Amino acid sequence: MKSLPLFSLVALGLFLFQSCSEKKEQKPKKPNILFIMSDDHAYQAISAYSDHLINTPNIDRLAKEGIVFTNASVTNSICAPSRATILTGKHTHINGKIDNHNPFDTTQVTFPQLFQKAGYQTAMFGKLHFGNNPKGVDDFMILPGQGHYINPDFITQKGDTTITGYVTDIITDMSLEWLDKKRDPSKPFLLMYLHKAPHRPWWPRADKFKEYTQKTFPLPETLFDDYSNRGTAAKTAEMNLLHHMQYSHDSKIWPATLEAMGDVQPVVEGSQADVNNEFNRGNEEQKSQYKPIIDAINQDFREKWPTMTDKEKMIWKYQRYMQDYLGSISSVDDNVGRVLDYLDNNGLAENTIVVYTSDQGFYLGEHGWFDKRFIYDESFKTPLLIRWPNEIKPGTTEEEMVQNLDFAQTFLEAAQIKAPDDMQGESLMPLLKGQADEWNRDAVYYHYYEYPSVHMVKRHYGIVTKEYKLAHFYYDVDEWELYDRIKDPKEMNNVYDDPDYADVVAKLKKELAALRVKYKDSKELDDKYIEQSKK
Ligand code: SGN
Ligand code: CA
Repeated sequence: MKSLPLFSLVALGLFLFQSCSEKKEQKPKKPNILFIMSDDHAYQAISAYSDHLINTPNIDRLAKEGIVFTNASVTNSICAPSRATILTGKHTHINGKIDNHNPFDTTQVTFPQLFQKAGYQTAMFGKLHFGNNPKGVDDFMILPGQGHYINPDFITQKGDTTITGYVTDIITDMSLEWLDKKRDPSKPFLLMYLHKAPHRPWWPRADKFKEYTQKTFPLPETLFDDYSNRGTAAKTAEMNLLHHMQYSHDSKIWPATLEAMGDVQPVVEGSQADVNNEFNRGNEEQKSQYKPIIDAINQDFREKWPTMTDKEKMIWKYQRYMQDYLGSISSVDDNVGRVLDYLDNNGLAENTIVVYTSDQGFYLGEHGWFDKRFIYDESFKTPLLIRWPNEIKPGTTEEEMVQNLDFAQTFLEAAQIKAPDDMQGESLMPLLKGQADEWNRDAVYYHYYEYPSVHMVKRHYGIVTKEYKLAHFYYDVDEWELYDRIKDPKEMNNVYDDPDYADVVAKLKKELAALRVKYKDSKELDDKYIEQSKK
């Protein structure tokens, strides 16, 4: 073979160098942000935290390739308020979205608006939970309110539409299509990819439903908690599997089965409590996939229920609950995998910060409960995993106390956008970059408001440190609770009145009062929001 003359080699080298550096320049310097949030996804149901219930290999990739936070929490453990806190970077009492019912003041600055202004391309797909016109996003398709699992309706910029299929797959398809076809590759992007699953009434896709109804799951240690060493709030909450989980709506027993068995729990046909409410959204083909599985559940129920003790009923309901809840999560995990693969296959993984979180934690039978709302760990904590290649050391576990309050400032700092001075969180950047000595928070503030309301969890606020949790329940009670998080991690004993803890109580009360001042919460605001809720 004739060798190339020297000058051609030099020219080739120059060409290659130039095209490489051109490619580099084309790549946006600012990182993309892919914010993945599911609804009611307990950290207990992510194998990066614990694999006793389910394997979530795709979500776990973020832990392996990035950081997993074991003490991430929310400031108010309920859906719409959590989302408002994430968007505004402010506590509930400041952004005003105290519960799922009071409106969100849309004149407030939200972090996507700042990204949009700074030249990011922005989009939101899935569950927002309030409003019909999210600000700061170039493109959106959102579920009205809670949304549905089967053939869900969407609010879009072109009007309302119903899409055939399973909600978790559909929200992913929308997000992938946006990444692939609507995105302007010359701009960095912020994509909010927001799942409805695994929110109640926990409907898995038919194939997962079939698979998961064959499984049984280990019982939580505190399933039969009688709340004897707790306050009034735990005793009066209406979220106990035996007493408050609904046979039809939740466990998927046909109203006709309940009636034939002597009105186990009467259900008004077509009401929200009727399993048919979601089932009937299906077309004939979808119904024919679900029906035999539901019939088999009904058969099992009919055979066992009449002779079951309360303890056995509790276990039966727990298993049914876990089958549906975890089956729904399995689809979330598969779909997260689809999106991570897309980033890999399109050269986007390296410059994209991927966040996986939930709007709050959830009880998976711990303390006999489902749902959330309490300052107790399973609902107060939320999963948080972040991957940012070259910035976060793979396989990092972080125990510092971080909150959803911090997300906005973290994303803004990563994107080199100035955060408004009145945001109340702290950027997680030092923790992401392994500079823990620059992080000095030792307590977080919590405040829950939605009472009286579904599940009847009383209003309370409190302070949480790594060692203790002190909460004040108010409105129709005036009770304090203290938990020793080290000695009693399952929070079974309220030691507020234990003389051994008198000094701890005194110290924490002072710190709590200081946090209320720091974050501008007050008795006046508590009273204002009580009055507002009455309207
Ligand atoms: C619905 C659920 C409740 C749940 C709230 C709030 N009932 O009312 O169990 O606590 O939403 O959830 S359901 O029968 O309609 O599913 S949140 O995640 O939106 O805060
Ligand atoms: Ca939620």
